[in-house]
Amino acid sequence: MQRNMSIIGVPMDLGQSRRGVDMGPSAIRYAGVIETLENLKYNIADLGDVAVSRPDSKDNLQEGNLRNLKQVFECNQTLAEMVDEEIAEKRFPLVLGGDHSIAIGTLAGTAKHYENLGVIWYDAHGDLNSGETSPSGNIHGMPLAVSLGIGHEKLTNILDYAPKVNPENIVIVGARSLDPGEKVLIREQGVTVYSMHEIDRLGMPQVMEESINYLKRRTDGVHLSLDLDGLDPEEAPGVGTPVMGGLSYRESHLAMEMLSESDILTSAEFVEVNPILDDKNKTASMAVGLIGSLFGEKLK
Ligand code: HAR
Ligand code: MN
Ligand code: MN
Ligand code: MN
Repeated sequence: MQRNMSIIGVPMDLGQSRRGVDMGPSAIRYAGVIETLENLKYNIADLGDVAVSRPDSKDNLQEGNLRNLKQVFECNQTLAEMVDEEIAEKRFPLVLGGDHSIAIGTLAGTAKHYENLGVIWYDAHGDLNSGETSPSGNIHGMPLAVSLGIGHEKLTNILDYAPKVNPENIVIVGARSLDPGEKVLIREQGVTVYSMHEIDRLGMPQVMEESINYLKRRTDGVHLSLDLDGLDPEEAPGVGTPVMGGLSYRESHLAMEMLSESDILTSAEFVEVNPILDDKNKTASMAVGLIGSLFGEKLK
């Protein structure tokens, strides 16, 4: 793993409808992310937060069912440029959200550096909607589709190339809320999904072992996009779209430790922490706990 790391906060809450997730980067910093990584001997550059502009009106549904398209696009464009530059300078990008729409920028900045980028999408949701299939118009339900080149051209074409990712290089872990259009896409495009059903049947150790081996064989870099709502909301309540029956903190720790051991990761992001809905910054602290394991914290 690269020892030089850049932290980029993205206080974005316009990709969904509940306010508060814009405070995610502060909450994760407050929970000690920098100290944790410095104790693990990483060389940290905290680049601060990407600017997010405010929408003109409260209800800004526009251009094909995409809420706040303009602001989400502009922020992701800037984020993509920053991530691109950090990777070019051989620094590992760790992006802190913010709602999951920011994965559009992270992946745009990342994927151009690899022939075949792999993605682990740790999430209760598939985030594979487009303006046509989205039940909500919320762009945080669309970033994975955008990275496949499906969706509004303004978003799919950030940094002037598309698609960013090959569907066969994507592994979704923890899914339990998929919309009809997302299921069609998964089937048609050959995305690998370990839903809660498979995780319960096989156990997290086998799921991660299979995912890691699969991605190792076919990719030259792997991005982890971890949505805290992948965890069970009883344990991680500080998220905007909780779905019951999720992954435990313990399972998630194991997943991070196995990823750490595999040494396949080349970029990562942690998203959807909403401190307003949280219980004493518990969810942000879990994010920091998971980041610690992901970057090599050992119990012995
Ligand atoms: N699938 C629903 C939609 O598109 C809900 C998406 C909720 N998304 C996130 N990201 N929190 O995973 O609106
Ligand atoms: Mn998500
Ligand atoms: Mn590429
Ligand atoms: Mn989610």
